[in-house]
Amino acid sequence: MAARARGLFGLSAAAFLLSSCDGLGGISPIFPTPVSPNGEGIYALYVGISIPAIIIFIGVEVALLWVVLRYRRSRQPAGYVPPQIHGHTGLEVAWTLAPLAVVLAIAWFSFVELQRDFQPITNEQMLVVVRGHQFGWDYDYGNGVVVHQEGTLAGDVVPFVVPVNTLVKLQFQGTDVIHSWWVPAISGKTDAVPGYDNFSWLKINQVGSWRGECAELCGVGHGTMQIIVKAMSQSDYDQWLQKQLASQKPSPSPSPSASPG
Ligand SMILES: [Cu+2]
Repeated sequence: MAARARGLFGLSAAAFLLSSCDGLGGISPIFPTPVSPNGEGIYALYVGISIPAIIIFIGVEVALLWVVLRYRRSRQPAGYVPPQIHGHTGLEVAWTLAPLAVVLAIAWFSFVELQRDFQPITNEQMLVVVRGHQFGWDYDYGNGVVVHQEGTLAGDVVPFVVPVNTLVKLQFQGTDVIHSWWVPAISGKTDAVPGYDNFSWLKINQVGSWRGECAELCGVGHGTMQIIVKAMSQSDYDQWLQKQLASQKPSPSPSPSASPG
């Protein structure tokens, strides 16, 4: 019986996994393996909150079930009144302070993580300005190279290329409405707001590609705003950059971006 249940569970888990893979433009609902220190920090925070939460949840439910079953009315003598603890000072203080401590701990660790991930850093090795527009992303490397990651559902978008093991500062801007840049394996959602710059960063520890999406409903093409971040070895990146520099004519003024309307 147990083996059968396990088999069924395995089957449904496999079906879920398979159905989540290779969805056109979608990102996996399964937690990705983080590849940047901020992604790792967010994942550690998530696990650090979830495990105590699950333990507390199971503890409360088991205690509740035990009381309900152990002290059910049919097992008590007729007219039984349980001990009354209403107004018990010790208990009142305990169940006020204990949840407060839990909530403050969650707030503290979350705040520390937010500061680490979204304060503008000053020790970056590279700066890329990320501009969200309806509907796509532009990555301005500051040297004349701009990667246009136009939204599409027809297949993969043009990747945003970075060198591996390099601390890249990301400066987010919105050119029309608010968008939100989100690649779960790399960083938390960062809003790209018109007229107000937000900051994040990444430092990818391996060669590969990672998916993301716009995480702010920004118009009819919102669902097309896929993101692919591709980390290359330094030598591959240098080659890629040379190719981009050769193919993209350096323009003295910012190139006209796609009109929002
Ligand atoms: Cu968007």
